[in-house]
Amino acid sequence: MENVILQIAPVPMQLTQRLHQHFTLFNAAQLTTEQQIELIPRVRVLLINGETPLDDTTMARYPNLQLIAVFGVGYERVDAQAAYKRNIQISNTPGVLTDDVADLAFGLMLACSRQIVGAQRFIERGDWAGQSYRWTNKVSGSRLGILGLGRIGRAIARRASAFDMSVSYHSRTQYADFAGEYCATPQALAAHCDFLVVCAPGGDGSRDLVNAEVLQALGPTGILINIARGSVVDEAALVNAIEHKLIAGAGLDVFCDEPHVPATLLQRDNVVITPHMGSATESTRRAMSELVYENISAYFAGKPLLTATEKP
Ligand code: 8YV
Repeated sequence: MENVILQIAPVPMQLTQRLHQHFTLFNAAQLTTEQQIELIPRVRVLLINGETPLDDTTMARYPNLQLIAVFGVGYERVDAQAAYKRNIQISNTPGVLTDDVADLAFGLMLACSRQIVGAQRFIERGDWAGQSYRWTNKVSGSRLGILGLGRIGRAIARRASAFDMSVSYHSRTQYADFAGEYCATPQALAAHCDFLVVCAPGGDGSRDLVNAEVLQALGPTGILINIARGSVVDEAALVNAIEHKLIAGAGLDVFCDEPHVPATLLQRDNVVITPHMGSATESTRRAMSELVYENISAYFAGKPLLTATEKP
């Protein structure tokens, strides 16, 4: 069989160029409906990104589909159970983006707590002449709460030690090898920290894990950071918490309905927002591209995938 890949979501050009050199790659966005239908039996690999939904019905359309290659670590919108039943493997890009996402989490913590963006606006408005910017809040020595202790959560905890922060966490599993204090619920964790950093994977299992009660527990001096998925936070509850000052602020890289951001979260000195760019540095996007390429190559060579996802 031919080595045919169908790309159905945007991925970096370096990756598609490399794939073109070695395999037969089609971009669904550039094909007519007739061309797509003709291609169906030839497709062995679907190339998608972390935001692409892929359900059983779509998988069923491709009789020779054997690999779903995800450009990203999160793949919660892929029906992994259905893929497993159909003997379709899934590869993703864990590890290579951990540092960047952890760095951005810290950037948001600092930017939010020290109001770096608001302070820049203050200068740009010309307000500096004659007055100082309001006092902000200290990060070093404060209490960090990590919701979801995977690779990224642990990388954030490592950075926290350089800031003399105490670390506690809530995760589905309690880890004996992790020094931070375990909290039995997200609410208990929120009550116990100054910064609640959301690192849990997306999907139905974590939907609205940070709800109105958790935000209330975080309280008027607490800051919420989300670098995971918008779905993990009840966005309406967050908007309400910001509007009514139930929490001190938020640093958000992800949202429920990207690229839509609720208007209430805009133009506030205590809310710092970025456009889902946790892993978007030159070197990491190159490393992610390389890993996707290596996984697809391994599959076509009949070798084990480098980073196959776990059995659902
Ligand atoms: C990307 C991500 O935004 O890895 C993830 O889970 O969210 C990101 O790295 C995405 O997959 C690229 O479209």
